[in-house]
Amino acid sequence: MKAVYSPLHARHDGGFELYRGQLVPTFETPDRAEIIRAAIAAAGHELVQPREFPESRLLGVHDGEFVEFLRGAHARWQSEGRQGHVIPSGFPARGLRQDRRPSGISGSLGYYAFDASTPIVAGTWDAVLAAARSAMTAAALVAEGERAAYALCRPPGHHAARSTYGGYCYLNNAALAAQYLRDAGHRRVTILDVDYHHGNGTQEIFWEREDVQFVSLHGDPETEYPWFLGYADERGAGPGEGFTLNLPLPAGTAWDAYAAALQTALGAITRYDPESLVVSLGVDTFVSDPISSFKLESRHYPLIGGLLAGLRLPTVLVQEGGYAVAEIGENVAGVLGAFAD
Ligand code: Q9C
Ligand code: ZN
Repeated sequence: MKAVYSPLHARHDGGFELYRGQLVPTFETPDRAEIIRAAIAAAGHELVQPREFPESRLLGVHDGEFVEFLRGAHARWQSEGRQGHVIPSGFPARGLRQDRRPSGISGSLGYYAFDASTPIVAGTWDAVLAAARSAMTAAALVAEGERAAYALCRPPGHHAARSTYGGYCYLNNAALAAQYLRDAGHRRVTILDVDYHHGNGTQEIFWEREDVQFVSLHGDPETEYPWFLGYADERGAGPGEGFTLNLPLPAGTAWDAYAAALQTALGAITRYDPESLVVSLGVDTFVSDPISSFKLESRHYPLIGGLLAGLRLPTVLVQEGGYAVAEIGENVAGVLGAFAD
C-alpha cells in the first residue's frame, strides 16, 4: 500500500520527559520512524510524500489559538530568556480556574498541556505539521479510491484533543484523517484505536458526535496512562451517546484475551456500518515495550492486520505509539502486510 512519510519528523528530537520522578530522554525517538520506514520499504510498500493542505483543515479538529500556541511556544520560551526544556510544571486541577488562559509562558503551557512527558523543542512544530499532513494525505488517497493507506506519523496524535496536548502527542493525526473522510463525503467513519494507551484526545474530539464512532482497546486506566479517561462507562454524550466504546484490559493481557476484545470491537464496528475506517495503530502492545505491559508477540500483528482487513472497509492506518524500537518495524509491517493479500 502507499505509505506517507516525511523526513521532517526528525526535527522533533532531543526532548526530555518527566518519567517516574526522573527527567529522561523521551521514549518517542526519531529512530522509531526510520526503522518503520526501512521495514515497510523492504516489504514493498510505496513511500510517498505528504501533500500540502490549507492550515484551515486543522481547525476542523483543533482550536485555532491552541494551534498558534503550539507553533510559537518554543520561540516564545527562548525569547523570554529561559534555559532548559519546554515542559509544563503546573496544571489547572480541581479547584483551580479553568476559565483563565494565563498570558505568561508557564501558565500557557499548564493551560494547554496535561502532562510533563511531551516536550516542545525547536523543530517540534515542523514535525507535528508534517505528521498532520501525512495523515490527511493517507485519508485523501483512501477517499480517492485506494483500498488502504498508511501514514507514518511522528509525533503520534491520539492523546491530543481539541485544545490540549500530552502523551507525546500535539495534533491528533487520526482525528484529522477521520474529519478529512467526513469532509470528502463519507457519512459515517469509525476510528479503531489499538494503541496500548487510551486515545483520550480522539475520544474527546468526537464525544458528542454520531458521525464518527470511536472504539478503543487499551490498558486499564486504573493503572495505565492516561489514568483519567478510558473507562468502560464512557460511552459518548448527546447525539454521540453510544458511539464511543472503551474496552480496557488489565496489565499483562496476552493474545487470547486481546483477540476476544478485538472481536467485540469488530462486532461494534460492523453494527455501526461505517463507510471507512481509521486505525490508530500503536504497537506498544508488544511484549517487550518499555513503557507498556501487554504481551503480544510479533506473530500476532499479521493476525491483527488480517482481522482489520476482514472488515472490508476503505482503511487509513495512522501510526501512534510503539517504543520497542528494535521490533517496531517488523510489527508495523506485519499489520500492513495483511492488507496486501
Ligand atoms: N508510567 C503514545 O503511545 N508516559 N503515548 C507514560 C507511564 C506517557 C504514550 C508513563 C506515555 C504516552 C502515543
Ligand atoms: Zn501508546
